Amino acid sequence: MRIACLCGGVGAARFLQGLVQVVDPSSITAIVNTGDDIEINGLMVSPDIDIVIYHLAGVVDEERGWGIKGDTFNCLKAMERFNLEAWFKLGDADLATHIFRTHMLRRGLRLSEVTEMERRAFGVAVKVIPMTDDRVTTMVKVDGKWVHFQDYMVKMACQGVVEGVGFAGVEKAKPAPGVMEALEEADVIIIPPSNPIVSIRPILSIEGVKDAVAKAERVVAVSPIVGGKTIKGPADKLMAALGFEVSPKGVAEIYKGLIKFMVIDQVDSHYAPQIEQMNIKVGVTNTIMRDLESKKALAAFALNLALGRQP
Ligand code: FO1
Repeated sequence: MRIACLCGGVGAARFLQGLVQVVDPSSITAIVNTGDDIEINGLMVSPDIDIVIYHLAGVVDEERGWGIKGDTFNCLKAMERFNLEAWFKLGDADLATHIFRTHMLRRGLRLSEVTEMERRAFGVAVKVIPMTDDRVTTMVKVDGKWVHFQDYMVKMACQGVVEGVGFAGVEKAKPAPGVMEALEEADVIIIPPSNPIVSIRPILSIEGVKDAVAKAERVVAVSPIVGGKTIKGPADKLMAALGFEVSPKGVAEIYKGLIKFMVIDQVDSHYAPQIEQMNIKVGVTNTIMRDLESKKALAAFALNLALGRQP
């Protein structure tokens, strides 16, 4: 069985930690959002790719959900002396990844090639592919001004009134090698509990991706909204700002026509009939991923729902 996952950062990475417990990791392809990528102090940072690889390698700082466990920030502190950008917290060990990526990209390698080298270096068996090798940048319009997604999320701590979200460069971006094949050959496509606006929409906006997902038989999404809010990140704020109901029903509206199955949390079970009216079969379970057992149970539940097996 082959599985393709459309991935953002922490929610997707935690889900993948469970999925590798229930299927052969080498049968999974993670197609990862790169709209959050940022060039900072001359370094190319791909947060969602690193978050996915660090989680699967077991080196992530689980509490933060990003960066490397036990990392120190001596270089960042020293950067302040030179008035370099220190608001985006790159740890000392994490920096090695960004130096490697930047070095390889400057040598002319594509992001997908560098990502393949990174996942091998970390001993990760899941295939990890960026959504595109082209530069796509998620921008957020806050109080009348367009800013980089990381500025909005980290520097501005999601403050201000959001008036729009856009993906600069997406019109010209081509899927990275392996993306279309993974989607077309997948027995199941999974959209883990990632931010539908800034993590999944950029992937779906790459040429050909949305059509390939819409054509697939077994596409299952896990709602990242539980009890009217997100577990992590600004999905709830952004959904509300763009006029979507902050509920699994709002998530289903974003994915309407693309998904055939949806997993929602038991606290939201009352939304099931409305979602089923959109031709989406709903499965209700606990979606909070506290430990490996709950990650594994959620991954197995989503997979069984899509395969028509009794959960
Ligand atoms: N998130 C933060 O909230 N603050 C940070 O300083 C920060 C640094 C950072 C460094 C490397 C990396 O790979 C991720 C980092 N993140 C940080 C997470 C990141 O901003 C977002 O969580 C993702 O872009 C959304 O998935």
